[in-house]
Amino acid sequence: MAARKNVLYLFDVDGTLTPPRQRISEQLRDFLLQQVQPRVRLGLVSGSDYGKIVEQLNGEDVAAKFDYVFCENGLVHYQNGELKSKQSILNHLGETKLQKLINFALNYLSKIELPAKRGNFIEFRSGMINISPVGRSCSQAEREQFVVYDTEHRIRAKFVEALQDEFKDINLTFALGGQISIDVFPTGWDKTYCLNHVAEAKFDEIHFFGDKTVPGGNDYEIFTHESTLGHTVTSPDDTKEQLKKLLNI
Ligand code: M1P
Repeated sequence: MAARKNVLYLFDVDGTLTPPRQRISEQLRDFLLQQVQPRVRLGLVSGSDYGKIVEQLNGEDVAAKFDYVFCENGLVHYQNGELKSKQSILNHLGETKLQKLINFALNYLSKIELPAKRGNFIEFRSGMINISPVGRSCSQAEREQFVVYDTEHRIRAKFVEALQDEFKDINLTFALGGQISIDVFPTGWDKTYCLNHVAEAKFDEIHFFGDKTVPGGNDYEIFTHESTLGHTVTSPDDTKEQLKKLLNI
């Protein structure tokens, strides 16, 4: 096989390498590590935190095999299994603004009724806050039930409108990253943030693969960024098919 190219293939996780919030298949994992990685460098970028990404990859040892793992849009950044940098939304916003946000969200959530409400409504991460109306500790069945209810009643979309209105003076982005939650982070801390960490490597090409690449989707900014070649995928199987064509495997 020819020498590895100075090219980075960067993948979203949910809907691109795995079904939403589920685990990667052994077949796709082996394909990436055995067939793709000898040809190009591999990176992941997700809104999720490190714990969730590791769970979805089936272990820290698998995560460590990727050249780059960008958690929370790259606000937490691992390279070859080693933690390299971490941004803090707390330092950025300060306690007062952060509490204003959390209190507003808790108050808003206390006034809506849903088919189910569970626990872990506000997850405090290093570089972002994740707010979930149904609660992150819901079961898979409750998650799916929320998705249907949310599509019909626009629970998250209306919540985002209320947040945008309340916090119009603070430079925050409220993004519908996944199925049951809203990611809140300072504007600019979207997935393009991770590109700062690869600038030094001077890759000849950076390919990005994601499923939420239309405006409003959390892959849109990196998909359309001038430094990337964007690929829209529809499922993990589609990702594999596109990789086979691109790399002639
Ligand atoms: O797909 C990325 C998103 O995954 C989760 O979303 P949800 O649980 O709502 O499906 C969250 O970790 C979210 O932060 C992340 O953007």
